[in-house]
Amino acid sequence: MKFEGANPTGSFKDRGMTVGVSIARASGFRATIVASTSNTAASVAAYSARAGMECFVVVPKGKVARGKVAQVVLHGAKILEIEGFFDDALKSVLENVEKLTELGVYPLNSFNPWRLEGQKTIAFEIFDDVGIPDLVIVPVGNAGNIYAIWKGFEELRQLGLIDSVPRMVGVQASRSAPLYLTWIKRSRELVVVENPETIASAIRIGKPVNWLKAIKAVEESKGFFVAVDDDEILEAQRELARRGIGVEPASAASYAAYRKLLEMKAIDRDETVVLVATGHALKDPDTPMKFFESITIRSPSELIEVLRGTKG
Ligand code: AN7
Repeated sequence: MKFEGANPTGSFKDRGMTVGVSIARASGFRATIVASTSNTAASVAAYSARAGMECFVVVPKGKVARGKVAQVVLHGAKILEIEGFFDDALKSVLENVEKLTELGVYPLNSFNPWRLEGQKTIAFEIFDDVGIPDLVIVPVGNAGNIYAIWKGFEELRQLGLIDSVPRMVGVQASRSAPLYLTWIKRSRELVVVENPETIASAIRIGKPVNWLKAIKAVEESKGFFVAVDDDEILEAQRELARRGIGVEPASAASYAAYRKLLEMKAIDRDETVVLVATGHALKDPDTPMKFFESITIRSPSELIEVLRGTKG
């Protein structure tokens, strides 16, 4: 597992945001803006605050995880809510790129190439840690990260440091799977999902802006896309957690996919597979809290009764 939850704001987004916000400031912008399912928002809020810049985030109302929103509030960014999905939030930024730029506000969604340049470092670190794995499994939402990681490996190859790049495997949640559907239909146009649903709110995206780049990464590396159901995601999240690795649902999708692919015999046990765990469990406290259970004790002796199994 490549655990990205230990980055400063708890997701892989920091890798691109430190570059993107640095560029924004060096270019003389006064503010930053993103549309986000909220890890990008948490990250841009923190890095903009650090850079002394104003920050705006556009998020789909009621569809983002609480830990991430708490970070945005804490770092002092302005929250703009939109009725609808992430895709509607992104549209509001995409359609206004020029006007925003005129206002001195720098758009930092993943169509911004600097973000992806920063995210390439995931590939460099994987190379440092394990060399070149057979496969890299990545949860896919707006589809920038899978391309960034592939680009990192591809640049190592072009520099003559490695001979081949790993097969890139993109994972989507079954009911939010535009890229998976595009892939299996061998479609040359994106199969848009109008009402994306999934417990993995980070990747609840129906019209990924970087879809062509993701297809390129997967095609050129001889990889593929796979879809996993929400119950498989939850089970994977729980199993990882019981082994001491706490990730948010979107990140557990990579482990869910690994289990599924082993079962389908699409991959072999002795292949080296890196699973990118994109965000920390605390990002989405409400999902694990659905399974909250406790035993009330009223006295010190009851504690012992519980441990002996005579109560509770
Ligand atoms: C935990 O924050 O799109 O395929 O606005 O938060 O590069 O989009 C988050 C995406 C995977 C997918 N895992 O990455 C956002 C946002 C986690 C994420 C993804 C996201 P991309």
